Amino acid sequence: MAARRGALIALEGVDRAGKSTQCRRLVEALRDAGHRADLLRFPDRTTEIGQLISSYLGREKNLEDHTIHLLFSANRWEHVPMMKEKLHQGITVVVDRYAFSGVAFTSAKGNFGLEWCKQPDVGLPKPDLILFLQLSPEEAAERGDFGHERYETSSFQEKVLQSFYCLMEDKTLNWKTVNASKSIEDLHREIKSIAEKTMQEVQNKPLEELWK
Ligand code: ADP
Ligand code: FDM
Ligand code: MG
Repeated sequence: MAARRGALIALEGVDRAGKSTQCRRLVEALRDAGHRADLLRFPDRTTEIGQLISSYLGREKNLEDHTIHLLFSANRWEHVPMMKEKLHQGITVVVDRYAFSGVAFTSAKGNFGLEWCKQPDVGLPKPDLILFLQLSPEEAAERGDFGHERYETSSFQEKVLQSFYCLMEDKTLNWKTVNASKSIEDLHREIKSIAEKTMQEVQNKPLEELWK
């Protein structure tokens, strides 16, 4: 019998929904429960491509809109060999944002169709689960002001949210919406339970390719 694989679990959602908090908590809890699990975040600002992205987000550098979209995608592709290796070794990989943020943010700029935005990410490892952390703009605002990075305005974020809703209509993907207004602890318990169920369900199934 082939060795059991790990699950690929993506967390998506609006700004301040709690993605980074929940990703960290999830990986910690899975490890405490004896599973092997690793965390990745996109963009990964530590690589050469990631540094370019980071200076774009920090407004130190301007890049043409198609160019930055492709760099975000390249930043995912540069991690694919390592992600596949981990998954096949039985390590569950939790990702803080993935291709869905890529499509949602670029398409929110207006002059980009969803299909064009998806193309560079076609064939990436397909998440076994995409947890969408849903929070109203009012509740997000209570968690603090926007920072000073690009995209951090409420009008842009509202467009991003509409693009996420379009992507969530794709029933070939395992989207699960969770109510992100719960306490960190309650949300964590819910997410951990959904993640463990998914890990169990996919362990003997082949890893698939996204949007193929
Ligand atoms: P994201 O990565 O989605 O932008 P973060 O995890 O960075 O969100 O959380 C944004 C802010 O909200 C942080 O100050 C965090 O401590 C706080 N926060 C996260 N989850 C919750 C929650 N469930 N309830 C209240 N505050 C939260
Ligand atoms: N973002 C993130 C994109 O525009 N495209 C992408 O492919 C990804 C992964 O980068 F504004 C945007 C979303 C957000 C910013 O912020 C990253 P965090 O705080 O590092 O998640
Ligand atoms: Mg975050």
